[in-house]
Amino acid sequence: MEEKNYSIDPVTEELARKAEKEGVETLWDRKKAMKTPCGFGEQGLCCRICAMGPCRISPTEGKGAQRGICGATADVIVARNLARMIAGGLATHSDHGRDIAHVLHMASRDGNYKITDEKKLLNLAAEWKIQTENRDIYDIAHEVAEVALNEFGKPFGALKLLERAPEQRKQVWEKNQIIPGAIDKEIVTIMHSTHIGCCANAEDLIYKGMKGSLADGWGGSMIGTELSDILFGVPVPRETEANLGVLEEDQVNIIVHGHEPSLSEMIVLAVEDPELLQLAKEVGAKGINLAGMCCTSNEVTMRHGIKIAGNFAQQELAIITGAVEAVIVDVQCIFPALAPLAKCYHTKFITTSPKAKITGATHIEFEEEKALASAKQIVKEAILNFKNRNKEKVFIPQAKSPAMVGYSVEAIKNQLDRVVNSNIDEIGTLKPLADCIVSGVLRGAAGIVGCNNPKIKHDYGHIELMKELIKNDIIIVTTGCAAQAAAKAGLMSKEARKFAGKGLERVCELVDIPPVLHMGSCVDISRILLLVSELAQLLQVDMSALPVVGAAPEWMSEKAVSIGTYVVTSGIDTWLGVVPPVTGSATVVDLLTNKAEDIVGAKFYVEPDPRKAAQQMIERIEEKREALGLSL
Ligand code: SF4
Ligand code: MSK
Repeated sequence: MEEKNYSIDPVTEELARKAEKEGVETLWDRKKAMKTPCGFGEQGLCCRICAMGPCRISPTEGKGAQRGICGATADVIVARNLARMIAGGLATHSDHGRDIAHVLHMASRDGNYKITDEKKLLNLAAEWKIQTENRDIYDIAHEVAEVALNEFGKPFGALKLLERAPEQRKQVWEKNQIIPGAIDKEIVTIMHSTHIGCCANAEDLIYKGMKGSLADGWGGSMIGTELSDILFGVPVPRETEANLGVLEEDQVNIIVHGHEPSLSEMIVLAVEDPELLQLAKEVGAKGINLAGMCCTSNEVTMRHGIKIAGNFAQQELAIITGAVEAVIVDVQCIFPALAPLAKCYHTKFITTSPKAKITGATHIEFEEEKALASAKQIVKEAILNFKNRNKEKVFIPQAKSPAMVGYSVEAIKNQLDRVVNSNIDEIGTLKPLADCIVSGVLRGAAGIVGCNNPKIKHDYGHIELMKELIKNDIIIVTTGCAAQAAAKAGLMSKEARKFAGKGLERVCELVDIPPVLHMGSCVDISRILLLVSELAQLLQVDMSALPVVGAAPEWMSEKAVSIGTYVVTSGIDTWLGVVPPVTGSATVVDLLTNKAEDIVGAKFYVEPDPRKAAQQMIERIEEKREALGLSL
């Protein structure tokens, strides 16, 4: 059999071969069938914003069409397309945040959704100047939810959570007039400005994109994370296992896939229901085995240690094991391909969100008002499907890796308290981490996030980059599908400290952490923003001055474009492993990879080779150290 060579993960390779043997296609087959991608689209030079077009601008200056029918230049078309991608990502993360705010608004003592972390709720209420004395905790929660919901549509004022940024950073945003107002307004403004015949200035469009992206990272995403922690608990370190080897031959296997914890939290409760466990036994299974995929997996592993089945590129492979009774999905990053694929096996592919119905799937609407009952109904469907499993088609790879997950900012501080001896002022702070960076024991930190993309060998971009950086004493925080790649590759086990440089290895030993810290799902990149913001405030510098970098080695989604933009706009240099569709405009490329540094103190780098990217990141970190006068 031909060596597939799609992935550095042997489990993925094994299952890709099984797919081939069974004549079912995967994303890699469809990528191959796509042949050469459209050169215009690849460079961002195709515009179909109005019906006079589509217009395609020649990539060669002075040759072929240089303007669209309306007269839009390549610069304008590329910038408009990019701004719309940011608006797409911003809308997606923020709608997630809004849904969680609605769930908080319906939380009650005797309902399905309850307050799990009162302290975090009270802190947020205090931050938002909400009266807390002599009030019922649920009344406070409902008012917090209302204030959060108001952030989406308020007619006046800046987003509240931006206040958490260091003063220097807020001044940068103010100077450039990119402080966002209501979240929905920022999306609408981008859509309006990018309409035919509206904004035709590439630079201004990029500013609008930056402003909008801040409404994602410091707005919708941060609301999503904060309120999820209040409802479902602030993650704490816990053990889990990762990769498709977590599936069990003799149990009902259920995969939760998508993003919002309001569904998956209820599924976690439902699979523990005694009646459903009994039903599983009656259909001949030894139990119910729940595992996660993509960011839903990150949410439930961070809070419950639910096993990680795999990341984005592995979603089809879960079904191809032949051992999965149901894939239950809500929103985002779900391949429509799962519907026809599930029909080749016995798997039930169940959609639950009115926002993401998929032709060919079984749609069972998840009703938040009767959340647990809905979740139980969905789990029951999976159990009843166990009898349809075709044993001859089952192949569960053996490999899985142990991983430590659950490193919220609160949890990181808690771990750091282990090295604080007596100074009460330093307890519960990031001071020990700042000290390690100042002394040079740690050279810096990197946030590595994002998806899988068949343009890059699966997981290779993430893992090579992580290995190089930890070897050079750079601690890593990670989220999303990058985090799952790290978990599968064993970089989140405490033993992984042996791959780290001497300084990082010592810190890992003392603080009892792995060198790569799982900080959650894509919306939880807001945790990384807060971590960097707090470090900057401790050292009394802007975020852009810190020896801290970001990377999305295998990004693919509009959400990733929004994330990359808010990370850069927050002052953190960001490396992309996949070239974004902007190369058709030298002006836009120059803005993003050069001028952005003068505007917001950070810029994008594009480097598909993770080893080269690591070297560039190390150099940049050392430059920042030198500029800060930190030990060399
Ligand atoms: Fe063509 Fe202009 Fe219409 Fe775009 S907006 S399709 S460039 S005419
Ligand atoms: S799930 S956005 S593939 S990280 Fe958040 Fe993974 Fe990227 Fe989706």
